[in-house]
Amino acid sequence: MTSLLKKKSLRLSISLLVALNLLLASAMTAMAADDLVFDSYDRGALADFASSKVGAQWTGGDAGKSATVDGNALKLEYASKGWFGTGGGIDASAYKYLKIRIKGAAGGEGADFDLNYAVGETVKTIGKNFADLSGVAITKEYQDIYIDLAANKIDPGIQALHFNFLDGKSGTIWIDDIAFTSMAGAAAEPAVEEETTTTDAAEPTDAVTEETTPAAEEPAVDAEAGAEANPKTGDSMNVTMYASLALLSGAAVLVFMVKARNAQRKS
Ligand SMILES: [Ca+2]
Repeated sequence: MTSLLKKKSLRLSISLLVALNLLLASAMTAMAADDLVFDSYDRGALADFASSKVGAQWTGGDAGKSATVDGNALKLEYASKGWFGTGGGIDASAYKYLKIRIKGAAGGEGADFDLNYAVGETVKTIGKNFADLSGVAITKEYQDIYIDLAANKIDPGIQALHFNFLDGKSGTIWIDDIAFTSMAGAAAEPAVEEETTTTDAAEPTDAVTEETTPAAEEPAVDAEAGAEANPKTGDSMNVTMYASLALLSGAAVLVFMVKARNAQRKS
């Protein structure tokens, strides 16, 4: 009886550890697919690449009228046949999508320009305007637009982007950031937001109604700040932590398996 119970508990421990290991492995896979930031424009001057850690190393062209940094975004004012190019020595071959966070002054600007790219020094023409690459229209509010690289036959060696504004078109677009990613549509972190909401909901019952308005606004700012800080700082530490945990639990599985075998031999 005792050895039977021991065997059962050992088996349970092993399956728990295996499950934990699988969980850690999948967490690591998800983290390995971190976005490659091509440019965030989080700086004062467009050419000041040294101040922001991004993949892009140069910009060029004549965007019709002007290309500037405006509120940590690239602002392109175009008026017929301008172009803007940006590139750097990146390796985007592991990613599925080009993700562009963009808005326009009027909306619908995606029909005003083609998006071309370069592999090394060779410029490649996709032959579609920006709107047709994703099927999503630019609006007056920022949104992440995902361009499927394989579906649009974009070479994985892509190292530069060219925005070619069409003849007779004029307008203004802002690009908050450009990245390569493998996950379309953000899963984000709803857990953190839910916690914040719960705390908010609990407070107003005691507080006067007038006080609840500022109280409700503050946590929203905190949540945004937290979400922004995450990809920049925490990730490499997390990967190291998860890797160590995975190794430790892997070692524990081995120890338990050896113990289980010994227990079987003895009984
Ligand atoms: Ca930005």
